[in-house]
Amino acid sequence: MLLVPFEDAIQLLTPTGERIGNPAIDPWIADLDAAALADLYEDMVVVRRIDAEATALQRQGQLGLWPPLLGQEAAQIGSGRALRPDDFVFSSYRENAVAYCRGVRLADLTRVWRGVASSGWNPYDINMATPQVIIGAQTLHATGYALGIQADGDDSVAIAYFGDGATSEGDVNEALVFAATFQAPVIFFCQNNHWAISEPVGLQAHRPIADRAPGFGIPSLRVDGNDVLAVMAATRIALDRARTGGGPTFIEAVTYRMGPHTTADDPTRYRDPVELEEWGARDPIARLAAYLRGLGGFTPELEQRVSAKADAVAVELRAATISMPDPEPLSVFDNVYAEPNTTIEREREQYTRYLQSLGETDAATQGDHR
Ligand SMILES: Cc1ncc(C[n+]2csc(CCOP(=O)(O)OP(=O)(O)O)c2C)c(N)n1
Ligand SMILES: [Mg+2]
Repeated sequence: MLLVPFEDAIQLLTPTGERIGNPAIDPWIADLDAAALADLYEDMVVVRRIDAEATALQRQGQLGLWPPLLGQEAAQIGSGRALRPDDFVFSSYRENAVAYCRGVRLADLTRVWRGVASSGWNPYDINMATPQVIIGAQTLHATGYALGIQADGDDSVAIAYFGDGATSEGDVNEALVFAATFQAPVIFFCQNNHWAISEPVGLQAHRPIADRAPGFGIPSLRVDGNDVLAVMAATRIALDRARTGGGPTFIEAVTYRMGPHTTADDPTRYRDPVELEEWGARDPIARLAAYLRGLGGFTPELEQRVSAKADAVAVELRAATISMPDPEPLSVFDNVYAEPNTTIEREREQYTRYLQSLGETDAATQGDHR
């Protein structure tokens, strides 16, 4: 297995929950008291529960597909909770914990994966674009948005989330060039979860991914992505640079995708279980819990409160998902093109005839969805 070295990543919390002092980084998280740490713990437990529930919903036939984030909770919560409401997120399909930080409604997380809507939410409601499935494309969108922020003279920041595999895409490299050229207020947040479906990161990156950014003129930080404190500190550093005219920053959060790429994938066919064991020992939630315990802040009340909240959120997610009404079959042709299109019209007519042949005339064809 080709694996890039992990040791040089910034770490503030060891896997067993010991705090490592770092004079350059510590001031960035000095405000986090026991209550704030407990909130981060709660967030990570809740998003893990959302992820587990959505995965179960897919296994039960209630969702067509789900891309799990198991193992990446610290990378997403640490960065997501560092953002201001007026910052703008451009993500891939896996950043459901970031969406949670932005205040997404639970049903908005699953409706696309259930196949009942073309889009999950209005991006301007939570200042987060809907998930981008075209690998890496969102880095260009974020950079363009950041140029707009710059033109407005605003101090908000655009942040693009993408994976290790995405760094091989032309889009990402073009976005880095543009961001550096115009010193755009954008953060490139790469979650190196070690896999791009079945391709190990070492195949695409023979050196740490963070090392590439300086070649584009963009400073980079490589952090332990399973250490919520290190991730939050790095994101705050990058946000501060961007807000004060310092331009783009690249963050590589070194983490691990503990589950399959999506529920349609079987990782046992391509990865060594030893790797899973190693990364299981670096679990982001267990290490924050251990640290909190050392501080005397991990009480039975906290554990109970968080577990009850996670259960309630899961119940709400499930109820909202399974009660979503099926769309009219013919609405699949809506919103494909802004203008009338002859191919789409022909397909709509063919499908109408097909539905009629099944005897579904009334429900299927009523109304004009154009
Ligand atoms: C442009 C493009 N090429 C290929 C794909 C198919 N594809 C979907 S996910 C994926 C791997 C992405 O890996 P990575 O960037 O590491 O993100 P991760 O899934 O690990 O979060 C690929 C190749 C795609 N969606 N878009
Ligand atoms: Mg990956």
